[in-house]
Amino acid sequence: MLFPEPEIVEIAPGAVLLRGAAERVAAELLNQIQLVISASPLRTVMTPMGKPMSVQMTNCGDVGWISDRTGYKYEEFDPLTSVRWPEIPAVFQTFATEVAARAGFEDFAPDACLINRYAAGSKMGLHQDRDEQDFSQPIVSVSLGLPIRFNFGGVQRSDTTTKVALQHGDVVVFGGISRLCFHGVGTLRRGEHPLTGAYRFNLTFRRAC
Ligand code: MD3
Ligand code: FE
Repeated sequence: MLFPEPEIVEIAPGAVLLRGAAERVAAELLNQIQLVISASPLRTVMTPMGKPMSVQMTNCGDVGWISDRTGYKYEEFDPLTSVRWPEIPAVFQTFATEVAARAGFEDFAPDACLINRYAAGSKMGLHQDRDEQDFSQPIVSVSLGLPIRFNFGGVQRSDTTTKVALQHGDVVVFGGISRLCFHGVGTLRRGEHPLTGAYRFNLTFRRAC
């Protein structure tokens, strides 16, 4: 086949991995990530527990996800610049809607995109994403650059986790029951990727409002 469909794997009920689906748009996504970062810089945020997160983040969209001493929330204004977050680039929006549809979610229209940047040693502990209004809308995750181990659990923190290596270009759509499952990633190992250097970027597209 000249243009095969990317490999589609259901890693858990409702969680669909589209292997390599972002490969051909990766360079374009990374260019747009740099433009977003130039307007709303990457920053280290504090957890409500008062510890810095090891992942650096920024956002684009109508609202952006942030964490500080008061909790986790979506904000219309970037607290670092005091102006709105940059708009979601057209290529992000088109891509997110297209991959969500491929996973069975028609008309996904994200209003927030969290950009996480992992350096060697960065990790993200098990958590749920529950700061959004409508859990019937999926979350679309796009992995770019260095690989990482993704841990996917159940609706209880104590549920056993499935481990999946997320590689450059992988897309995961989390809908249905998986939308509220605990998840996290292991520690990024040092490495060098031709497009991202020493980093891994993750985009998560959300319908927050
Ligand atoms: C499952 N990010 O930003 S992506 C996050 O690689 C986050 O940066 C990780 O968890 C990362 O909140 C994991 C996979 C992911 C993202 C959101 C989810 C899995 C999810 C929301 C609900 C269920
Ligand atoms: Fe998450």
